[in-house]
Amino acid sequence: MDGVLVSTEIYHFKAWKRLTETLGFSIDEKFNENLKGVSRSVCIDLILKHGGLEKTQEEKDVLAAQKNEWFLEYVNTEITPSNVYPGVINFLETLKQKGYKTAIGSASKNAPLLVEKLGIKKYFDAIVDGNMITKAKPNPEVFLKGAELIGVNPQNCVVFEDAISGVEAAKNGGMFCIGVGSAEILKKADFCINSFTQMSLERLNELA
Ligand code: GL1
Repeated sequence: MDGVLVSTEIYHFKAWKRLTETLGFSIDEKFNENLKGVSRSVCIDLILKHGGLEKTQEEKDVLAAQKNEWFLEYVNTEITPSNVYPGVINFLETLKQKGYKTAIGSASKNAPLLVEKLGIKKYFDAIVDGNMITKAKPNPEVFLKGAELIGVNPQNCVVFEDAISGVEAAKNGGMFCIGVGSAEILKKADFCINSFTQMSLERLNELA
C-alpha cells in the first residue's frame, strides 16, 4: 500500500526522520529504502542501530508511539485522495470489472484507516495489515494470508511492491512480483514499472 498505491511512504519517512532528529542524528532517502515495507517495531530497531543507540523495550515503545502520533498528524492534515498514485484507480477498476480478486498486504497497522480515508477500500476483497501478521517481510506471511483470504493459489498471484523486503517476501511466497520503482533497487522483482500508468490488464497478462 504505502508507496505502491498511495504516496503515504513520504509521511512515514518524514515522521521517522523527525524522530531521529530528536535523538541527535538523521536518516536520508537511501537509508529509508531499508525501512520501506517494514513494521513499526522493526523500523525502530533498524533506526537505533543506524544511530548507534541502545534503548529498552519501554523506551522503544515510547519512540514508536511518538512516530505514529506524528504520522497520524500528517495523515489528518495533509493526506487527500490526490495521494493515490496516477493510474491506480483505472487499473483497480479494470480488475474489478473483469472479476479479478484483489488484496492489500501491508505491514502498516494504519492500513485500514488509510484505505478508508483515501476512498479505495471498495476496490479490495481483503486487507491484511500489520495487526494481523507476526512475521515481517521478507517473510511471505502477509501475502500468503492475503492469497488465502481471497482464495487464490500463491502461484496465481501477482504482487506489486515498492520495497526490497516486500519483493523478497513475494518471491519467498512463490508469487510473481512486479516492482513499482527502480529496477536497480528492486533487483529481485520479475519486472519493474515506474507507475501504474504503465500497467493494464493486457500488459499484466503478457508478463505474468
Ligand atoms: C509501519 C512503519 C512504516 C512503514 C509501514 C509499511 O507502519 O511504521 O514506516 O514501513 O509499516 O509500509 P505503521 O506504523 O503504520 O504500522
